[in-house]
Amino acid sequence: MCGIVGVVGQSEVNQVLYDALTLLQHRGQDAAGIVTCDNHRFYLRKDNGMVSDVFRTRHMQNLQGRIGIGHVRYPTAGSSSSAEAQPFYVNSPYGITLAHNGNLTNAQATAQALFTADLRHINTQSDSEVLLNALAHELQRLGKLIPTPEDVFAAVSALHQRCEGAYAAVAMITGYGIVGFRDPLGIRPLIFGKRNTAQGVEVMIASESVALSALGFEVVRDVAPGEAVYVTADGTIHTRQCAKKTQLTPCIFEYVYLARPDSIIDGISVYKARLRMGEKLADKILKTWPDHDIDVVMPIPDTSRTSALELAHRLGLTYREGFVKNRYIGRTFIMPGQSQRKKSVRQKLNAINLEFQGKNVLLVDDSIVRGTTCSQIIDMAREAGARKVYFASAAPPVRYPNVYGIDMPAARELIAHNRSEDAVCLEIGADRLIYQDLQDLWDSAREGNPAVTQFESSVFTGEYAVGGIDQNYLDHLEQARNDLAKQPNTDHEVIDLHNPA
Ligand code: PIN
Repeated sequence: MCGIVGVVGQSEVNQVLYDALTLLQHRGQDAAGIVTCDNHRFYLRKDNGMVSDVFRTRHMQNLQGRIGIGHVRYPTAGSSSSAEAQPFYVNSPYGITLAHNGNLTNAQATAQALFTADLRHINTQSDSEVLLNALAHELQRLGKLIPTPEDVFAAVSALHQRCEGAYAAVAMITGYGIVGFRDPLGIRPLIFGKRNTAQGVEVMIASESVALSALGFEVVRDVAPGEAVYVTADGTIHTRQCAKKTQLTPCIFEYVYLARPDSIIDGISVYKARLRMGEKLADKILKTWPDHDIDVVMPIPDTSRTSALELAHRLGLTYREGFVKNRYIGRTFIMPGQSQRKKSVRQKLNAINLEFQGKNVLLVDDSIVRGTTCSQIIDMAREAGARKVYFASAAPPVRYPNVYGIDMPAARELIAHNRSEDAVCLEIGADRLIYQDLQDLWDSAREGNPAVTQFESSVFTGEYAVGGIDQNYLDHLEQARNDLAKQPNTDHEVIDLHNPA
């Protein structure tokens, strides 16, 4: 998953883009980039690292202009070097730069066609470069010296015919404007808003509403699935439905874990969805385990706090914070003669023993993916003196890989793949395990906006909403991830929250 932003301003936009990227930092800590444009020239800075590491004063001074886009990257298949940090750039036509969140499921075939039929060279393993070249090719075919909004919409319509999978993207057409667009199912989020300044209206398009609200932009609305929003350099907003068939199917994992709680995605407050997840988990406990002997409910920070709080409230139990998270995990310095060791869960979380001693604790997490973190946390709870350790997951068992831009491990690395809930419980060493039911998860989100009738939930069901996903494709994805894992990466360290051990 990644975070994207585009701004058309009335004065320099470098600072607002930087601030927006820091607000989207949770969507990717691997690489960051900003490109701005002034007088038909663009200025680009991108590198591996967190936003605060990538941009120094000298870089910011160089990012001139009143229009620009930015990106934070979480690595998905095929990305790890700084050459694959975004935004990507293509020279012709106009000079187009693009930032993408998602994953194209037909990237290989599209790249091949771009090369053989359209004579376009793709220089990286990134599907985002494919997306950019598909857009560029469709604009080039129109052969206009200055692209009109109609031309931009025609190009996005043609792109929908070629590209499959999940894509929320912002692209800057040097000198002319910024276009934001979302795939026909709207799997990944995209929202736009505006703010009034003394000089005129400024427009922002971003992955999450938190970037808009925290920076004084008023939300206009979510970009609809299949829709494109083109903002010309003067701040005029043009919108058009560019896909023939659309069906809003937002990714349910945004509500479970990916998005910030203070964002509202497709009309659903992420925070309230998480509260409802806690409520429904509590109801499940009351129904399936009425004579439970839980003494205290504890979240595993940070994401699960919201659900755990509501769960405890609904059960009439005490809520306690038994684990403290180190927010300042530092880099690992590899000295000569030493080999790199991954940070352990214990370096990130520390138990407050007195909260555990002699108690039956219910630990709550947003999800169980590999199961490695939670089994270590259960051990820690026992060492801290807990009598019984129960575990609740605000999401159902994650059993299948994600192909739409979330960095999830291969099926065989998922603890619930081919395992019953009881077998997972045994494996993680809990005294009892309570998973959210899928219908309850859907309802938790849907109750926020009943107009959303379905969610992309393939990690739970194995039913992939788009892209004709078969075993071949999954094998190919797994291979790409293995190759990625093998690549030496000397210029930065990725702290992988999904696999910290
Ligand atoms: C971590 C959120 N969350 C914790 C991510 C761990 C799965 N893991 C998914 C649980 S935070 S594991 O709140 O953002 O800090 O099942 O793979 O061990």
